[in-house]
Amino acid sequence: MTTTASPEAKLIADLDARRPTALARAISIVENQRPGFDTILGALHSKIGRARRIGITGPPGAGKSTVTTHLAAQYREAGLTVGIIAVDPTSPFTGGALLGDRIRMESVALDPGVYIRSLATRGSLGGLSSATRAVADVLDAFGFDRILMETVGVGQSELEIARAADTTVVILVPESGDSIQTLKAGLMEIADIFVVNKADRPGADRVRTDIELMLGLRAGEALRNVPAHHGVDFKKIMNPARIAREAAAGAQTESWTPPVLRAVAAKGEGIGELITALDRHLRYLEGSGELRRRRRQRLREQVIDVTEHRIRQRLWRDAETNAFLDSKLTAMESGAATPFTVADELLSRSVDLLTRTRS
Ligand SMILES: Nc1nc2c(ncn2[C@@H]2O[C@H](COP(=O)(O)OP(=O)(O)OP(=O)(O)O)[C@@H](O)[C@H]2O)c(=O)[nH]1
Ligand SMILES: [Mg+2]
Repeated sequence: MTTTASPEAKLIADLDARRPTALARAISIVENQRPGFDTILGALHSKIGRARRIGITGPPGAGKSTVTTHLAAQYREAGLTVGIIAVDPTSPFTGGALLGDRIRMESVALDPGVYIRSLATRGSLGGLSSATRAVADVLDAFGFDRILMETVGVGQSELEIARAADTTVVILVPESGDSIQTLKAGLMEIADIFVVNKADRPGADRVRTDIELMLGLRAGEALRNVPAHHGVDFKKIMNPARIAREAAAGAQTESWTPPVLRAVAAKGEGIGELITALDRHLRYLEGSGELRRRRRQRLREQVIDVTEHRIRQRLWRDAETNAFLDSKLTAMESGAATPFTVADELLSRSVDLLTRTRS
């Protein structure tokens, strides 16, 4: 009987039985770091790593949700299940129409092979990337094949989503043209695949060329140490954009240059190419060891997050520690102690507190 089991144990058993209500409940708990969240994630840990995590980012209105929906539909046609995480969506994904006019949500929402979750993470305790990663972990353990994570790229958030993803797709539009030169190096760094969407509008080719040139410059850099061939410096004669395209198209598994695809997502154009590029990127990730490196990095970051969270909780929820701190205020005021000596003292008297397994 499960009547005596802890609520977490019951929930974990329900997750094992793949009950949808348990999935929703587990996600709420880990998203908000409610009591028991670590027990749940700990129990699921051995089951994660099967799903493919795809981050989809770009400026507001670039067509991220449209691309996400078409990707989900095509994956479903291929027999794959899809979890969608919409991070701080400007318009909520859940219920009603996913994309307004064109593709109605109902067919997807009734499909148990698709699960959609909106995350409002601004100001959340654990931060954007850890909340997203935790929810993706639950979806992964639950057995979803593909996890699509949409976030608006407006600064820090796209960098955070990249940390939670295996592959990051950056979606730009012809209107991004003017700003392409000012695209932060960070955005260029995180993009594994570029999609220039709304290619039915003027300027799409220009944006693609601009991105390819920026990527080409990086490919040119990589050739810096290659000796000139027959006295001809071929770095100067090979078109960098061509190098980038060929590298992306080739079967190479040791290096990756982001392809720059074009799409008219509203009409479903370019989605097949995106899926092909995503599959190719997965093969590259696996063949080069990069997938393992990215996942190890995620584990590393997770331990740092958890450790910092526990240290904060144990210290600042402890009445004695707070009393000690208060008792030092006067000494700091008079100059007899400094915040630094007090911090050192506080840490050294907290060893037991910090190493105790209770939180
Ligand atoms: N002309 C044109 N419009 C498109 C295309 N793709 C999407 N749109 C439209 O662009 C608008 C925004 O699309 P969304 O998919 O909601 O964009 P988003 O990036 O998810 O937007 P936010 O989540 O609000 O940042 C919608 O009205 C779409 O119908 C396209 O290829 N061409
Ligand atoms: Mg959207």
